Amino acid sequence: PTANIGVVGLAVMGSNLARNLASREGNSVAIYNRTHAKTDELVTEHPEAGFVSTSTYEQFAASLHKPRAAIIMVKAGAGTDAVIDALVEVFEPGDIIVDGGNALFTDTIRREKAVRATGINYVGMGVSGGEEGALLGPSIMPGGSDESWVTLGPILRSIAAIAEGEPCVTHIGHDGAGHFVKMVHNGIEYADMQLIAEAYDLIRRGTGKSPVEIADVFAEWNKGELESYLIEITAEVLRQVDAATGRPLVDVILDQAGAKGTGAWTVQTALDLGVPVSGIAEATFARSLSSHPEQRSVSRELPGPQDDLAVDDADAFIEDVRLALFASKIVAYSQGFDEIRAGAAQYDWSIDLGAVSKIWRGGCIIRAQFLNRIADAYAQTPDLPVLLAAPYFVAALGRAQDAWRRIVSTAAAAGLPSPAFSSSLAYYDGLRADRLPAALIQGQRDFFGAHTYKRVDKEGTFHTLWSGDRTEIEAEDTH
Ligand code: NBP
Repeated sequence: PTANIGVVGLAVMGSNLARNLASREGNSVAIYNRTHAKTDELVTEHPEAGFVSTSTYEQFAASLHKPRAAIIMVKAGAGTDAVIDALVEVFEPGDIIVDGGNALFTDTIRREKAVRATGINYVGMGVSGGEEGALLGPSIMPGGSDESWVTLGPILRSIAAIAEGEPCVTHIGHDGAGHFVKMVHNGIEYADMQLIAEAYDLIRRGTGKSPVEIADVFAEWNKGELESYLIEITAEVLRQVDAATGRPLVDVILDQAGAKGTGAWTVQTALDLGVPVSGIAEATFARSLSSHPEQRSVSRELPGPQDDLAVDDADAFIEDVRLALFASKIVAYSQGFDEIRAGAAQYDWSIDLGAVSKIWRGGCIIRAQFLNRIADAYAQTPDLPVLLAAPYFVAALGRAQDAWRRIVSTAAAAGLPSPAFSSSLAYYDGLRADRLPAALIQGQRDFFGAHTYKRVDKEGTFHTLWSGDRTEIEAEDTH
């Protein structure tokens, strides 16, 4: 055996990851693909990689040092299960099977349990950064056992993106922890993208600036506290001119946003965990709304406000939008980290939230300077109940909140949809409220379902005899 790491699945992600691995000192990479022609093709196109080409799973296993380690990069779902079954046949106890695809974390928990029973280690590994990240350095979120991390750690550190001198990979936690964190990463990505889109829309409608002029605004923002990959590529997209029509590309792209499902997973999981990820949910639903042309076409006659948005001072308005974006972004990240905290508690993972924020600083789609502030917050207070309450964010939100409120109310008055801006503000105000109308909800629940309530002034559980004489009785806390 000559290879120290193998890759199964040589579509765009797998072949790029294999090339990345092969380019690092000390690695020798065995490759296998179901359709062997693709393996031959990769070997021919990249002789510099020195790949160990294999055409059967037996050959693949025989070409790897022990403990063997193989990264699966195939279509999530049935393809992954088929490859795992094949590898379990040819691998031995102590070997490591890594799934680098976008698996749902509950599938990873199930697979890890089944594979572990054979003595083989199973690692669900989130990989972010798309094709380019896979080739040049992704952000990597591996789960799985401590034993597998001993072998995988140095290999993954060698191929990960580097942010401020540190490789963007950390052992997230056991079984499905890596894929869980990758899922939430994608959810945050949905929210961040929606917020940027709302900011663009408000500026365009409020100031009449052209996409190219707004590209300049985003490029300027990218020099400050909003600096991030998503802001940077937003400027690039807005600057693009359509060759066929000469119009801004953004004006000829159909306004129906697609989704591959990781945003929906994040929201579904959050609902199960009881975590209010309202910004991520609004972003996911905004894509759904955009993708219902039949509903939108019959709704154009719904009445809106009399007056269009009229902005007197364009520069001041743009600065307000910037602050609203920053504040809403803080909320989205806070909600995402809240989901990771709750997932860790539910599934018994020990996840270092500061380390997660650090490995997102490079390689992945949400990479941003801003993640350093999150790392600082968790370094100061590791068991922070909610990120928003960290001193840095309290101060930042304090600076932004007046502008945020102006933007949300301006958008509502002008009839411009800003679901992520406005729901983030509602979440913020909900968190900071002394009293919430949840008390009334408890009263209603007690009225129709005898669900009982607690009191602010004494211990115990109570029920009002609503259909009787409406006196209060002490109740069993069983509802
Ligand atoms: P695809 O998701 O398009 O999968 C194609 C690969 O799966 C091919 O190698 C194909 O082999 C193999 N495959 C299938 Br389909 N069924 C198989 C089976 N039953 N047995 C063995 N192999 C099978 O590839 P991709 O776009 O490179 O993505 C790979 C994984 O990485 C996915 O889980 C994806 O969600 C994840 N991911 C993608 C990105 C991205 O930006 N694209 C980013 C992060 C993660 P064949 O050649 O024989 O058909």
